[in-house]
Amino acid sequence: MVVSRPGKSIGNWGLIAAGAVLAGFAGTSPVRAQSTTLYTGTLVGQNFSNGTLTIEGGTAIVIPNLKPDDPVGTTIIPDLQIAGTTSNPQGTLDLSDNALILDYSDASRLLWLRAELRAGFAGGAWNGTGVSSLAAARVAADVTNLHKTALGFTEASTLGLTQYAGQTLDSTAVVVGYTLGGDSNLDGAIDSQDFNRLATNFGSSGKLWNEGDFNYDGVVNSADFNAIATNFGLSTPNYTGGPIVGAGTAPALGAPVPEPATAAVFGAVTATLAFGRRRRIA
Ligand SMILES: [Ca+2]
Ligand SMILES: [Ca+2]
Ligand SMILES: [Ca+2]
Repeated sequence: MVVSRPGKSIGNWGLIAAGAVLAGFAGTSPVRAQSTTLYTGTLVGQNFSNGTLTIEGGTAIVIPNLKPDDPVGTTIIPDLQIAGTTSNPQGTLDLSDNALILDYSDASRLLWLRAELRAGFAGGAWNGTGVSSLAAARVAADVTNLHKTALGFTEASTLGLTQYAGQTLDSTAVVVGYTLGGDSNLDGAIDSQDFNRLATNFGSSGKLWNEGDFNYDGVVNSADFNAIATNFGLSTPNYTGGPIVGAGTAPALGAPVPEPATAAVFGAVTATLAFGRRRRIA
């Protein structure tokens, strides 16, 4: 599937203009052998489980589900490519509050993915190019909410994950999940297990999210400690169901109040769903 290149076929979706917004990938049986390439504009999908996703430019946005890592929003693909360098990506995959699984078969792209996440993280604002999250950006911009969220990532086998966000994982898969900052083991809870991982690696470099590096710089230091400290005791007990609960006044993870950016996405999706139906070839 090629999108946002005028005059090019995009398979069952017919032709769309450059920069158009396309809602799709809502089917229940994605065909892994296919692929998606975005050249420019904004592509909105319920997920992008359609073979290798290549972003030459523009932004591919997964629709926010307002539930962390809702299975319906999980993108599982064999590979992800984003043009540009890791320090200056030329395209963006915005996962919102959804999971990404790179179900690779040869070489893991874990470190490449970390670099793309670091670019998307943008020092905490979560509005960079690369791999970003408008849900995390919304929380980051909310000065009244100290409980920042993030996209955690890990080699599935490192954490012994065999299931995540509705998908069964093999031994060669990289998982990205939307969770609270400091959730080193991607179980939704910020507790002593996370703290111990950080403590073990404190002062070290060359470390990963699952080792206590929560700002993607490889170093485990006070910045990472603070990510745990501010969220300690919070949890997301039901990853398919609900907001964070915790003692006191813990706010919801990604409070379900669409701000303009999110609302615009929803509006665009609504407007183009009809477009997609008209143009789809049976
Ligand atoms: Ca695999
Ligand atoms: Ca945890
Ligand atoms: Ca760090």
